[in-house]
Amino acid sequence: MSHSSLEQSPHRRYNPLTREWVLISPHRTQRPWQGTVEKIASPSEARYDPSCYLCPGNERAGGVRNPNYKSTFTFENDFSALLPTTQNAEINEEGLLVAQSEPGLCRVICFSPRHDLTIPLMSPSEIREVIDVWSEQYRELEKVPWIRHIQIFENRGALMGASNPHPHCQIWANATIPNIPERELSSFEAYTGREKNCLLCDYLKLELSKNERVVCQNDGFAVVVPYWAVWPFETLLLSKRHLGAMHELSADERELLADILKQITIRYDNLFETAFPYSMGFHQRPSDRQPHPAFHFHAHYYPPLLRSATVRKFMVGYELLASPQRDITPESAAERLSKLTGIHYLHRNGPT
Ligand code: H2U
Ligand code: ZN
Repeated sequence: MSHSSLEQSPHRRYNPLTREWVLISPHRTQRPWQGTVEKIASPSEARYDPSCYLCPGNERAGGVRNPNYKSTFTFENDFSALLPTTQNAEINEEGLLVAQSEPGLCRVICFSPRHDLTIPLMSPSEIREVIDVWSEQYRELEKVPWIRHIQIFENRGALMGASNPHPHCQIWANATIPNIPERELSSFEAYTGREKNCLLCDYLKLELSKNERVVCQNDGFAVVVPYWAVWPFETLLLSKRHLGAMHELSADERELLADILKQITIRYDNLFETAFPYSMGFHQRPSDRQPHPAFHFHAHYYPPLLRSATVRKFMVGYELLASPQRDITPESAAERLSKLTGIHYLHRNGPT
């Protein structure tokens, strides 16, 4: 079947990273919506919030007081999901009741002392400072002998479970490689074994030559709505150079990463003129002291909003039981995102 005849009819697409299929139903975008209507919190206007547990000088839930930090601030999560002191233990009853202890470390990184700044509103040099902290954290955590995977992720907006609007992200570092990075790693390795090339280098080349799903790019990075996207405005951020982890980026590439992070998040905010909610995270090669040459550094953005700031996608029914599904095509999502201006809607009359 040709691409054009596929566009209007139900079809499934293959995700080569997870080796799973997604169902695309483009004809369903016209259906009426009488379901939940979301209320998205407007961006905070206060530079400092006395009740925020992440603002400089304030007390956190555990009673510790934050320093008067001036740029970024990293601390051990007071409610860590993983603990470094977890003792080794294993259960295996007939291969059916199987469990293993899982030691780990959880940290929180505040991006800025300002309560009201988020990545799209920060300056490139402020974002660059965050990138340097992400790299340093990876370097520091990969020296811990039992750590094999480091996940940096950001939940933005209450809709995605963020507990606080103060700009921040989390790091969870643990002793085993979790499900999704493990799946991706084996896909990278299988592809390189077969094609003698990198899966995402080849994919990026294809996307840049077709230019149907590219949202934005610079000399170091490109953001595409992947061919197999599940979430309405899901994107994949790819480094143009083949590398496995953020600390391998040159100084120039770090500037370019700051630029592309700003570009994509400005477009997200401009889409519905709101503080666009998403979960995003970087996939870096496992930190298990193996080289993993097939792994390609990238980031995923998973935003839940569908057709407006008030209608979101839910993963229910068929998606929980059978396969993920989407209505608007990745091509139309990419077209809408790429046509948006690169100036944040709150900065139209000049930065605040
Ligand atoms: P989220 O907004 O993505 O939930 O991240 C905030 C994290 O901050 C969350 O994991 C931690 C929570 O455990 N936290 C502290 O470590 N100290 C506090 O005083 C409150 C929240
Ligand atoms: Zn704050």
